[in-house]
Amino acid sequence: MLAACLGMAAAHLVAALTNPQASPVYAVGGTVIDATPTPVKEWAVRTFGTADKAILVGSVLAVTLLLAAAAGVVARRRSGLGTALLVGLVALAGAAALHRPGASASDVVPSLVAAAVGTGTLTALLRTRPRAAPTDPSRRTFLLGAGVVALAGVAMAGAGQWIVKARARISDIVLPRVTAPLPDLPAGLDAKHPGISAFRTPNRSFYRVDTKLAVPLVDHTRWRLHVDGMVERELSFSYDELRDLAVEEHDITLTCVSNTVGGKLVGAARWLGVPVRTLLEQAGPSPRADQVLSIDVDDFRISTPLPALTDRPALVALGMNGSVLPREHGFPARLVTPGLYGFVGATKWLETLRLTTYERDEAYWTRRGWATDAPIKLSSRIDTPRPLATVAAGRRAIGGVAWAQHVGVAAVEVRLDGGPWQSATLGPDAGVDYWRQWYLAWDATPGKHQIAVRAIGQDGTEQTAVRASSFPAGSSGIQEIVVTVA
Ligand SMILES: Nc1nc2c(c(=O)[nH]1)N[C@H]1C(S)=C(S)[C@@H](COP(=O)(O)O)O[C@H]1N2
Ligand SMILES: [Mo]
Repeated sequence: MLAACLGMAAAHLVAALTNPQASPVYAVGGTVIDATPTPVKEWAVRTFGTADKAILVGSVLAVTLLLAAAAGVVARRRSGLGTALLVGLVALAGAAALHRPGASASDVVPSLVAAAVGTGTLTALLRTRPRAAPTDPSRRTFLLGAGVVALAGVAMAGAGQWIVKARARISDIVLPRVTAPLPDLPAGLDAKHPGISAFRTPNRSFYRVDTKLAVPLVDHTRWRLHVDGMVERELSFSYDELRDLAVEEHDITLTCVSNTVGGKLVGAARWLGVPVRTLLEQAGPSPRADQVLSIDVDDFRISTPLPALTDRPALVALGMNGSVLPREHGFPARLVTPGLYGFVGATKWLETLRLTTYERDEAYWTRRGWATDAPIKLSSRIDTPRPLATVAAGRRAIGGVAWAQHVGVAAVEVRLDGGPWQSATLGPDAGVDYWRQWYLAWDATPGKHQIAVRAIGQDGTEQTAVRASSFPAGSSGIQEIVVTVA
């Protein structure tokens, strides 16, 4: 196990300097993500939320250590066979790294390092291993050696993490000034009623959902955005050229299809970028094209119905809430399509917009059974009080957020203890693609209480009470929580 740890740590360090995604743990984890059946993945995101990545990496490490332990037990009797098993284990990681979409031949290097360091350590440890009674002095030598190996492993893995962090820093990029900047957002209800989600979600607390274990470190000076496929003119832009076209800002609420009713996979931000419409007009799409495949730097593909990119202010975004797009959220550029769940319209680390047809091309999630066209369902959430909380009796606010992207929220209603639906007060309006905060004053009396919420869209649609799971087109239902007033 120690030998495997040191090997993986050394590989992690080497990968940090070259391509972090080629670290054996991430290469295997990424392969697991791509191969996991949809129901299992849906369960994982639903159960673990944005901790799903940490849990996957932990599981890969745990399984690796178990297999390494088995190899170690074998190695005690037949060291050659034990070493061979360890090499076999690393070979799996190497194969995984080479088969990741967008991988290059050099991605096998970290695994080669893992093999060399792992087998070398195993041989050395086996040589110093004590054979006699617990009082044998060689035992101390072995324990000391083992300690040194463990420390070296921690140091190398830590150094790898640090290097990736340092490489991920984005400096000296200035966002362009847009021609018609939006006015500052008004103060939200959260200023007066603590517990309600901030009107604008800060970048660092914005939810993150994607299939990457290591965030892509794209060099924006060499990166280009391509528009190709069924177009009259193929286009290609450098980052600076795109900045010159970045003329619009939009307030858009992004939602993940895996968000459960009352869940946290939703965030609201001000995006700055190039209208997709502008790019499409320049390229001249063929009238036969009906979908746009947006392809990221690792060849991950999302598909968006073409009309959704032209009939609303969809953006190739370079900025988020006044800063350069953070790496976690897609630097250098990402797609943002108002009204569609992220998996059909919010491609991060965008590299290509390809005009094509649904008949000809299939995207990552479509192949896994998810909906091809997935408008965000009208929904609302209670932020305060928290479910199952105990709160003090007296006057307080029940509040939260509601969204009906591309339609707009007309009203939010609250039901207390199964009584009639009461109208909540809505917070400021930042357009139909942005969420609305809401609150209702409540005289909380001692005892247990049930609180439910529903939203009504500006087109008259009421949020449905019919429960649906996230797969394949988004969850539905009404959130009802229980709180105790003491
Ligand atoms: N390249 C890439 N883009 C992606 C994804 C992904 O896995 N890879 N996930 C999508 C999904 S499912 C969602 S909900 C949004 C989330 O965007 P965020 O992480 O910035 O909140 O990104 C979308 N864009
Ligand atoms: Mo998502």
